[in-house]
Amino acid sequence: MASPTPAPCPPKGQALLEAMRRHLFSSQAKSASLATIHDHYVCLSLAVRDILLTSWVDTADTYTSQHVRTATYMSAEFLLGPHLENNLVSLGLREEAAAACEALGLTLEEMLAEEPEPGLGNGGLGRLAACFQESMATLELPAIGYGIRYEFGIFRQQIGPNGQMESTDPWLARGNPWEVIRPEWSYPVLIGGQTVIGVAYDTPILGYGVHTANTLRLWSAQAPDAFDFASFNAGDYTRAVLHKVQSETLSKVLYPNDELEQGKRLRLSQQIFFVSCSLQDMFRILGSQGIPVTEFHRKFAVQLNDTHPAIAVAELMRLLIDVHGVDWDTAWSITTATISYTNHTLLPEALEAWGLELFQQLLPRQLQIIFEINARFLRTLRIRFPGQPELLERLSLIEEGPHRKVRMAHLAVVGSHTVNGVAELHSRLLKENLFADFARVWPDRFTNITNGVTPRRWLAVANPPLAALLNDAIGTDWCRHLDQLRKLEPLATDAGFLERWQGVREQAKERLAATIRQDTGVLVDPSSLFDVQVKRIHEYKRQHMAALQVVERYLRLRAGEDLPPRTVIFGGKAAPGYAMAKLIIRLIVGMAEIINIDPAMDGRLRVIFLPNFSVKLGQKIYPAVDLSEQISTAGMEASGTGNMKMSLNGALTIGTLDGANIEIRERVGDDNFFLFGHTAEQLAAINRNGYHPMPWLENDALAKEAIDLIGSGHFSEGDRDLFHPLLANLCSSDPFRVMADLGDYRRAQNEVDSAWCDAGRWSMMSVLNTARCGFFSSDRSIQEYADRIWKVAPVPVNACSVIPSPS
Ligand code: B1N
Repeated sequence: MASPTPAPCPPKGQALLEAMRRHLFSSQAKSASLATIHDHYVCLSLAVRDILLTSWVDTADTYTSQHVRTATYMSAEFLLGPHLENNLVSLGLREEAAAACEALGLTLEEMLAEEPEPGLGNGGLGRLAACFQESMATLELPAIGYGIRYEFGIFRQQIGPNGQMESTDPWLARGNPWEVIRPEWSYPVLIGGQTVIGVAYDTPILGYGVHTANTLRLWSAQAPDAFDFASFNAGDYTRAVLHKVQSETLSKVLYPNDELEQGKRLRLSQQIFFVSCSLQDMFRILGSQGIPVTEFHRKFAVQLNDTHPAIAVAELMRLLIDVHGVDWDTAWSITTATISYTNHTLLPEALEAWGLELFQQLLPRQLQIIFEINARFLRTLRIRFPGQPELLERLSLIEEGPHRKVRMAHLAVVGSHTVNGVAELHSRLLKENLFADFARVWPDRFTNITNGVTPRRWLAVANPPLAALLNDAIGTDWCRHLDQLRKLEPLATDAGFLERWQGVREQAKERLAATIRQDTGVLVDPSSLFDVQVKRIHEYKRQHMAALQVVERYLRLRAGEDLPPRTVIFGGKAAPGYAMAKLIIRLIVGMAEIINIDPAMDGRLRVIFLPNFSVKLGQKIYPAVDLSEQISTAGMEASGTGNMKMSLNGALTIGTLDGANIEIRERVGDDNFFLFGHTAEQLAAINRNGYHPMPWLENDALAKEAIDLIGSGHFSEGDRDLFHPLLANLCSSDPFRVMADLGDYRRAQNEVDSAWCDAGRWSMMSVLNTARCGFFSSDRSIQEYADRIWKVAPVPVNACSVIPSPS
C-alpha cells in the first residue's frame, strides 16, 4: 500500500501557540486586548504543563502498577529555581516556545523574566536537593522529594548605601502554574498537643530526554476543619480563629540561616511537621499497594538531607509501634534498614541540639522513643567498651549538663545504615573529628559521595551558546553523560576551536555586563578579567579576604603599577541576624562606591556587588566567570557546588585545598588551577601551637596598608568606627585564618594576572576545565547513592497515557 502523503508541517511552535491562546481564554479568562505579560507567561507555562502531564501521569502509573522500590529524599530546603526554561529544555521545546512567543509579538526572554523563583532554600544544601531531584528523574529512578511549601522563600536582598536590606519573597502571590494541590493526601500531625494538617502540593520534576517525571511533594500547613471546637462552642470565635492562624504559620517562612541553628520552637515544629506527613504518606502508598508495613524498608529508602529531618528516626519508630502495632525490635530493624543520612557541615554552630524542655513540650512521645533508643544503644556500648563512661557520654544521644539537649546528628547516625559526607576531605574529617567515636563503633557505616550539579540547568539552560558549541564539536551526548566532555581535550590546542570558545565566553560576559548595568548602574568592560565570588556571605568563606585583596590592588594601581584590567564581582545573602556578614557586604559596597568613581581606576578596576543572588541570577553569572574564587579556610567548606558550576562553564579556580576544590584540582590538573593557602592539617598544627594573626600581619606591609586605609574611613565617608569590629577581629583573633593565608593568596593572584596576559594559554586552560569536569555531574552522585546506599534501580517509563497529548 502506498504511504499517505504527509500532511504539511505546521509552522514551528504552532501547537504551543494554540495552547497559549486557549489558556488565555480558559485559564486567564481574558482576551488578547487585556492580557498582561504575566498572563502570557502563565499561558505558556500551562501549555508546557499540558505537555509534561503525560510524562507525569504515566510515571505515577508505572510506579504504582510495578510496585517499584523508591528513594525518598527528605529535605527542609529545595532551591529549585525557575521551572519554565528547564522544562522547555527537558522536553526539547525551547525553540518552539521562542517561535510561539514571537508569533504573539513577545519574546521568550520576557516570559522567562516573569517567572518568580521558588526560593525554598538558603544555599548549597537546598540547591543540591534540587539538582538531585532532576538527576533522579533523568536516571529514571523511582523517587519522591519531600519538603515544605514555604509561603515565603528566602528573603529578597536589596543593596543600599548601608549594605543589605531584606524584604519578603511572596513568590506565590500570583499563583503557581507548576504545582497541583492534592487535598486528598492530607495528614494530621500532633505538635505540642495541637493537631496541624499537612496538605500535599505536587510539582513535577522532568527527566531530560526520558519519559520520566518524578514528584516533589511539599507540605502546606492547615488548621484542622474542626479547629478548636471547645472555644468555638464557648462562643470564643476569635480565639478559635487565632489557633487556626497559629497552625498555618508553620509553613509560612523559610528560616534564612545557613549553617546556624537558633533552636527556635517553630523550626522544630516545621521539622516534625514535614517529616511526619512524609512518613504517613509512605505508609499510605504501602497500604494502597497491599504491602505489609513490615516491608517498609523494602519499598522505601529514605535519605535525610542533613539533620533537619533527623526526627524521622523517632517518628518512623512511633508510627510503626503506636499506629501499626509493630514490636520494638522489628520496628528498629525496619527503621535502620530504611534510613540513611548525609552530613553537610562540620561547623559546630550548625549542629542541631534541641533543649529537652522544648522537645518535651512539643514532642513528648518522640522524646520518650529517643530515650529508649538511647538506653538500648548505651547498653550495647557498655558491653562492648566496658569501663569507658567518657566514651558513652560522648556518644549519647543526650548532651548532659545544666541544659540537657537532644543531639540530632547522633540520632541520625544511630538510626541510619549509612552516613555520608559530601566531598572526600569532608568525609575523612567527619570520621576523624565529628564522628570519630561513632567510626570506632561502626567503621563501615561511613562513606563519601562527592556532590555534583546538574548539567541541564547549569550548562544547557544557563549557557545555550556553549551548549551549541559542544553539540557541534563533540555531539549531544554530554548532556546525559557528562564524562563525554573529555572529547574536548584534543580541541584545547585547536586554534579554530579556541576562537569559537572565546566567542562563546565573550557573549556570556556581555550578557552579564548588561545585567550588571541594569542592576547596579555600573558599566563594566566585558574584556576585563571577571573575578567572581558568589555564595552565602560567611566568615569561613572569607569574602573579607577577597575584599582585602581588592583594596591591595587599588593601592598598587594608585601607586602606578601596571596590572591587567579586572572586574571583581561579589554576590550573596547574609543571614539577617549575622552582623559580621552584613558588615562584610557593607565594606564591599563602600569599596565599590569609591573605586568605581576614581578616575585612576578607569579601565583597570571595577568592584560590583550584585544584589539578590539567586538561581536565576546564578544562571547569568556562572557562564561569564573567568576566575572562580573558592577561598574558604581549609577544612571548613564541606564541598561547595558553585566551584563545580563555574569550572564546568570554563572558569579557572583560585582556591584552597578545601571541600571539592581538591577533587576539581585533581581532575583539571594543577597547571589549570591556582592553588594557595594552608592545608587543613597545617592549620590544625598551627592551632595546636596557638594562632595569632599579628606575626603574619607585621611582616606584611601591603596588608597593613590596606587595613589602615579601611580603618581610616576611606570607604565609609570618613567614618573610622564602622569597620572596626571587622578589622579588630582580623587583627586580634582572626578565627578564619585570613592573615595566615593572605600572602600566599596574593602570590596566586599575581600568577592569575600573568596567566591572563597570555590569552591563548588562558583559553586552553579554560577548555581543559570544562573538558575534565564531567565527574561533577549530579547524575554521577545520584548513581552512587542509588547503587551504594539506596539499592534502587531505574524503571523506564513508556508513553502510555490515555490522555491524548495536545499536539
Ligand atoms: O551544603 C552544600 C555544600 O556544598 C556546602 O559546602 C555546605 O556548606 C552546605 C543548616 C546548612 N552545609 N550545611 C548547610 C544549611 C542550612 C541550615 O539550616 C546547615 N549547608 C551546607 C551541599 O552539600
